[in-house]
Amino acid sequence: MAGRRGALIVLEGVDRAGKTTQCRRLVEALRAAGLRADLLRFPERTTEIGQLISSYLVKNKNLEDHAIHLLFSANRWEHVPLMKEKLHKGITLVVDRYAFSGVAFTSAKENFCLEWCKQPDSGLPKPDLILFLQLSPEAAAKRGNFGSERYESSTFQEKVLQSFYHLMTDKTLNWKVMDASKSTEDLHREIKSIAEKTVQEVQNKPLEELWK
Ligand code: DGP
Ligand code: NA
Ligand code: NA
Repeated sequence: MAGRRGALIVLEGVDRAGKTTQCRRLVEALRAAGLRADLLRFPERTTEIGQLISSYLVKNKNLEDHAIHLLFSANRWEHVPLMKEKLHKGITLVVDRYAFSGVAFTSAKENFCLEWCKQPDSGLPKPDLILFLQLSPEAAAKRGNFGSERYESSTFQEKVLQSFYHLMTDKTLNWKVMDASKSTEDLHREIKSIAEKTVQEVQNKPLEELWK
């Protein structure tokens, strides 16, 4: 009998919604519950492609908008063999941003349609659960000023949010909208409970492909 697979769980949301903290807490909690779990983040800045992306984000490098879109996607694709290997070994993956950030950020730019933006990520491992950490622009602003990286402005983030809402209308995906204005602890408890349920539910189901 084939072994049980791990779940692919993605956290998305606009900047400062608390994704990175919640991803870490979730991995710790799953491990504490005796489940195997690993953390991934995109962009993963340590690879050669990731270093190009990083220099683009910190504005040390300018790249054409289509070209950087494809690099973000390539950065996800280069991790697919490792992701599949882990999932099939029974390791649950908690992922800090995925193809949805890819589409939401690029399609927030002028002259990009959603369909073109989705194409390069079509066929990636399909998440079993996408937790969208929802936070109003006003609440996000109270958490401090934007940094100096590219995309860190309120007008751009508002467009990104609208793109995310559009992506969430896709009912073939398991989106769960979470209220990120709650305390870190309350939000963590809710995320943990939904994630544990997902791990149970998908363990005997085949891994599917995204946007296919
Ligand atoms: P983070 O390391 O999570 O703060 O993400 C870095 C920034 O890059 C953040 O503003 C979101 C943006 N981003 C993440 N993934 C993609 C992507 O695939 N495409 C584009 N254009 N932007 C992305
Ligand atoms: Na950021
Ligand atoms: Na983050």
